[in-house]
Amino acid sequence: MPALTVEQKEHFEEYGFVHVPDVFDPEGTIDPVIDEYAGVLDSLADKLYSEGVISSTHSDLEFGERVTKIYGESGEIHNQFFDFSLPLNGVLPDTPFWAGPAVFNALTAPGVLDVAESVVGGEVYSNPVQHVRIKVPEAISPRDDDGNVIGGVTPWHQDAGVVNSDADETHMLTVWFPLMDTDVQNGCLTVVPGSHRGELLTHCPGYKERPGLQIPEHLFNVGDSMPIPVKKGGALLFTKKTVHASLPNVSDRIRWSFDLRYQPTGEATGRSVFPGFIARSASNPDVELHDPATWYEMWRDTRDSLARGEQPTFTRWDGSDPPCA
Ligand SMILES: O=C(O)CCC(=O)C(=O)O
Ligand SMILES: [Fe+2]
Repeated sequence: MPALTVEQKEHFEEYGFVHVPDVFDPEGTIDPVIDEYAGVLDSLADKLYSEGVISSTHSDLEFGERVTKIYGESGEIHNQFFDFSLPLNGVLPDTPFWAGPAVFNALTAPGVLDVAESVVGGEVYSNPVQHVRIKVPEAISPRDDDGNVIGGVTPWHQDAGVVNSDADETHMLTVWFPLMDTDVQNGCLTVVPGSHRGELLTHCPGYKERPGLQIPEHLFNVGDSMPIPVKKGGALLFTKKTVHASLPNVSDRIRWSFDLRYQPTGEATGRSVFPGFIARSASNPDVELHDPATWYEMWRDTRDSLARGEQPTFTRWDGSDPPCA
């Protein structure tokens, strides 16, 4: 049953985004993800401790405080340990990733698939461009040599700009949701209403010495942007052309979110070497993937084959476009 109300669908079409407060069951879907990641953090802590990188596994601390402590003490952001996607380059046989059952259950939860179906139709494909993001407080976060917070703010971009041009005709929907309440203090997303009506804008890598791929602010009306606080259980939906960014985490706690993408089955994902799957099929439910172990194996096999062979490049921007000057 399509889940967006008529008003929500109209808002999405008019403004290029919609905030839906009740997509996920906080206890039934999100808490198991949080519990699963506690185990992932245990493994990371054990590894770093055995390597002598941290002084203690800090197992007495709550998840967010423990991540913050471990990232701070090691001077590094270990987000790849938790992510359910692979890096865009430099994949090695032992590159870590986490594609566990609770994460799979969140990707395929009936509520989110209902929402996805109401935007992309009855044949719903889980696009492999998806991430978990754990952002520690900026005040105490490890920084790079230029003083930038590593894994800090996400600069202005359109999701169409971060995938390859083979997905330019794909009807890709982004579903962003937090594992905890988010607000302007801890770095929720901010979107530019109506920006989805325009074209794909020029993205510039490392523009004005800031890390990451970003749209220069002179190409859109940054003054129109509005932050969208989302609580645990809610989600922010936007189109692949909606201009968005994250705010910095200036709170004293982590900011923890998932961003997932869905599209009609059969359209290009923009990262064809990564494994997607049929999450829902109105016409033939037998082809839906319901087994988390299979999903894990797809990512493991992808990691192993990328580590053995040539690795594709993912970005279509080289910074030579005039707006990047
Ligand atoms: O969570 C973030 O900081 C960025 C998320 C994002 O860009 C997305 O969901 O497409
Ligand atoms: Fe994005």
